[in-house]
Amino acid sequence: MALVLHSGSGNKNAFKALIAAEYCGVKVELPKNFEMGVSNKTPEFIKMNPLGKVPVLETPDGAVFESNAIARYVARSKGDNLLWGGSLVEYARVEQWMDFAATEVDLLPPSKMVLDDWKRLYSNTKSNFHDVAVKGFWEMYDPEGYSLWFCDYKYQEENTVSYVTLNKVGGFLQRMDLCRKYAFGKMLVIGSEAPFKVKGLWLFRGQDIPEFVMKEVYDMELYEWTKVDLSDEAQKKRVEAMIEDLEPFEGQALLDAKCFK
Ligand SMILES: N[C@@H](CCC(=O)N[C@@H](CS)C(=O)NCC(=O)O)C(=O)O
Repeated sequence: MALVLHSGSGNKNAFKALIAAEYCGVKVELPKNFEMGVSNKTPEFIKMNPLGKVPVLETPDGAVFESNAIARYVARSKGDNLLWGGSLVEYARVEQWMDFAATEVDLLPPSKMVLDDWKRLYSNTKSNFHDVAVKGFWEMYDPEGYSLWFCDYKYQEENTVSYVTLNKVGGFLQRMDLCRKYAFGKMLVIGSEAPFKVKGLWLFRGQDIPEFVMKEVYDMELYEWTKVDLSDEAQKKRVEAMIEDLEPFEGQALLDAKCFK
């Protein structure tokens, strides 16, 4: 019987197990109709991997997550092959390259979403913004290759002076310059009087906020970051409201909306 590997097709982490399976003659199948961001957030999925991340392999003895562990399981499940090494030093070399790939190389799966196309659509849409740009965004959005994040300033009560608050957000966007090729962002300054709230929406290449951004941009730690769960309609609507500067936003007027593109 085939082992079930929970993942969408085209996921680089799932490929490791699928390639190992191909080499070893092990049957591994992807579920039909897997929908990233939805199928991996169901209660059944969370029982298999509490992080809600793919891939997860269902084995006759229970579920396994972490793609390297899954690839090793698949390779070892046919005892008569040498894919996982035939001697002490060979085991070590297999591990060496797996660890190397995991820690030293930043491999992102190819994506059908071209960030510049989205930025161009955003900039060029002058009217009917919802029907053109927001709709266009969802048509382009690739949940495997990109992720959406809400950010919420941790010290909102300190935003007592409007121009200081605006400058702070402006500085943040300048410091984000180093990730222009990998990100799009909207930062809202909310409220018509102090304290102003600063909240934002970011689109990043990959499933995590790129590590170099976390390291290089000190503003990142001044915000609470929450990954958007698109299976939640309310969060999806909030993404749309932030893209199109919809007012009132959470019951308040907007003092300003800045875009990082
Ligand atoms: N270290 C894990 C990484 C798994 C991972 O980050 N999976 C991404 C897709 S490539 C995911 O499921 N993200 C969904 C989420 O974080 O909600 C592995 O190698 O399996």
